[in-house]
Amino acid sequence: MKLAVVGATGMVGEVMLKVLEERKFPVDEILLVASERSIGKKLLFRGAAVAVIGLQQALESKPDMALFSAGAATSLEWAPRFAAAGTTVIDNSSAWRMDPEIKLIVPEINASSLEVSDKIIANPNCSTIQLVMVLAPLHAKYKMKRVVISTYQSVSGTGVEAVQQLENEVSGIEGKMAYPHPIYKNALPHCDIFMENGYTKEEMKLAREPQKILDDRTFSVTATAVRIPTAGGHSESVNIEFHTDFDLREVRELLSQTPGIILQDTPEANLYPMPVTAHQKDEVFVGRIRRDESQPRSLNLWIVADNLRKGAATNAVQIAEYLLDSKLAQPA
Ligand code: A2P
Ligand code: 11C
Repeated sequence: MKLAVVGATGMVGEVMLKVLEERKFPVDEILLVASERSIGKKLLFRGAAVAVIGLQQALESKPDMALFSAGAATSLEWAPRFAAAGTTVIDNSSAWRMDPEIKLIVPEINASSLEVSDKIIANPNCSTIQLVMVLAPLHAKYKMKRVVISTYQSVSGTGVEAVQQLENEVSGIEGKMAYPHPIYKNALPHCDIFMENGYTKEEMKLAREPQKILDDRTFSVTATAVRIPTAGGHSESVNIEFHTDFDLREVRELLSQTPGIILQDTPEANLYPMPVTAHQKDEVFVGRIRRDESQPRSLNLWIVADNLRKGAATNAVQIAEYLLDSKLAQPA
C-alpha cells in the first residue's frame, strides 16, 4: 500500500499520521506532501524521518490512496488529477462535499454506499460528523422532523494561526490575529465566512451535510456556529423534534449501544461530555439527554468530540480502512 498524505505538515495532517500509526494502517510506503515551502522538511512516521515532497512528485509516484487535507483550492485542482492516475482520494476539505457525483461518508453510517468507481470520497465537516453520529441512530428509530443546533467550536478548527492567537492572548503577547476580534475571554458567533443569506458557511455545512449523509431530505437542520476559546474539541447543543415519541431510557440505551458513541450522562455525579475529556479520543461523547418540555416529541442533548480526530483525521482513516477491508481500493 502506497499512501499519500497531502497536507502532512498541517494540523489535520499531523493527526492523520498519528492515527495511521495508532490504528496500524498497513502502509508499505508513505508519501508526505505539502506546499513548495515545505519540500525537503523531514517528518516522523513510525519512528522514521520522511522528507516532504510536492504534489507533482507525489502524483508521479501513483499512490494507491491519498488522504487530502490541504484546503479546498488544492483539492479542487489536484484530487481529480490523482483520481485520473488511479489513486483513491479521501478529501477532508469542503471542495467536493456537496457535489452530487461525490459521496460524503461517515463510515459508521453510510460506508456501504461506496463502490470501486468512487475515486474521490468526501470527508464531512468536523461539526457535522459528531452531529450525524448521534442523529443517525435516533433518526432510524424515531424519524427526525427538525434539528436546531448551536455549536461551541474550538480554535483548532480554524488552524494554526488561530491556536497561536489564543496562546498569545492568554500570555498577553501581541501578535497576528486570525479572527477579527480577540478570542480569549470572548465568544464569536462567526465560524468561517458570512454568506449572502446572513448565515456563515459553517452553519450552512451543518444545515446541508446531514441530509446528504443520511440520504434523507425530509428533515431540516438550522444552526448557529460559535467560536469559543477552547484549544481543541467542538461542543454542540442540539434540539431534535421527532415524528415518533420516544422513551428517555430507550434513547440512552440506543446511544450507549451505538458503535463510536460514548454516553456520559450522569449529571448528579457531574458527568457530561466536555472538550478536555474528549481530547485525543476517537469517539463521539453524548450527554445531558432530556426531554424538551416546551413541545411534544422533542429532545435536548449535548455532543462533544475531538474535531481533529473523529471530526477529521480518524474519520478519513476509517474510510481508508473500509476501502481496504472491502477490497474497494487495493495496492496496485
Ligand atoms: P505547508 O505546511 O507547506 O504550508 P493547516 O490546515 O494546518 O493550515 O495545514 C494546511 C496543509 O496544507 C499544510 O500541510 C500545508 O503545507 C498544505 N498546503 C497548503 N497549501 C498547499 C498547496 N498549494 N499545495 C500543497 N500543500 C498545501
Ligand atoms: C471549523 N469546521 O471548526 C471548521 C473546520 O470545512 O473542513 C473545518 C473546515 C472544513 O471552523
